[in-house]
Amino acid sequence: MENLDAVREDWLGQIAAAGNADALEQLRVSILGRSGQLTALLKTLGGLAPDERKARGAALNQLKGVVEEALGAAKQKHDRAALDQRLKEERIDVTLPVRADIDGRVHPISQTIDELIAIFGEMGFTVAEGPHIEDDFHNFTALNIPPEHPARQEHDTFYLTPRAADGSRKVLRTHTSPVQIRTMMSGKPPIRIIVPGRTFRSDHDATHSPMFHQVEGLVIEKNIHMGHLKGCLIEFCRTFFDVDDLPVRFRPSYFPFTEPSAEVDIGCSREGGGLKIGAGADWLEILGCGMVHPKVLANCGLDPTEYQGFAFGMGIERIAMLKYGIPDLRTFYESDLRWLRHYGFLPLDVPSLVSGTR
Ligand code: 2NL
Repeated sequence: MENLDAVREDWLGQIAAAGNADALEQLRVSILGRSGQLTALLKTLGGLAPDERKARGAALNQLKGVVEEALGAAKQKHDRAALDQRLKEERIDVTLPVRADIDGRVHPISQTIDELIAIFGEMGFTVAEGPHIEDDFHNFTALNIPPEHPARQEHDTFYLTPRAADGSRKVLRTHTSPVQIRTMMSGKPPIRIIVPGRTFRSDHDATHSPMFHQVEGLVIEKNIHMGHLKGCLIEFCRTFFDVDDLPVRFRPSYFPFTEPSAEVDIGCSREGGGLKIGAGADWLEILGCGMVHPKVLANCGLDPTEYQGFAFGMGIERIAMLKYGIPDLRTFYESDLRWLRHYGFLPLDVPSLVSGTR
């Protein structure tokens, strides 16, 4: 029978000499694997006399333990060395200046969404998202939009081919409101969310795109009133357009899902052909808003005598065009790199209320 001391010294020597994790793994297989050397030794036990088998078996098991421990320790050593090497090679100097040769840009829509998140985030809003393909209930019915409303017509909305057994059709959401409906139905107030995202309407001309972006906001709590709506939206307009004394006007309006409803205008001047946001004789419509209609709250399982709230919505392309002086809506989706280099933002121009939202 083989002398196990010599075998052990041989194997431990090989383990110590293995140069990397791969060599170590090969060794492990060649010793402990299914057709490994130690496995072969264990198989010889069956041919031994009982007391011989007992002593030899114990010795082989002890050897197995020693080998496993040595393999484990060596593997740890190699893993640690490999990690040290990677940390050394992949070290990033975060104090280096921005590389001048990077000419990727953040699209103005993405930048504007990041600004909205920074501004409303500071006021305690979180971001909610939902599906682009919606059903009639979440896109229309829950929002108190009547069956005869023009938005429901074939002509204005993208309907998908019916798939369900009942013949009902899905729609490409025409606003981001279904996300608010889902939020109200699945959670309890207080709710304070903004919902930026893509929306779809069957409309295509110089000022309308079949796909465009909206941001809507929703606040539902006990004792929320129109004063909260006004304070929140005046603060938003002044921060977004970076004009401290920006005049803001609330004009009565109508939406099926809010009551009362208002449109918000900001002061501007249009002297000499150019548009200037800030004080001036003219007004510019920025967004729509209102107190959430009691029927909408009830449709979402909320008791309108217990909870109130306000909501608002605006087009992201529109406010981006106004803020950044982009004259043509269609250019947003042309993927023209010259346009993006001109109107886009450097990746490190991250909007925040400290660094400024522009
Ligand atoms: C606009 C006006 C608005 C809302 C959107 C809303 C959503 C729910 C309940 C009540 Cl779930 N209201 N959204 C309210 C008022 C105006 O958008 O001009 N958008 C471009």
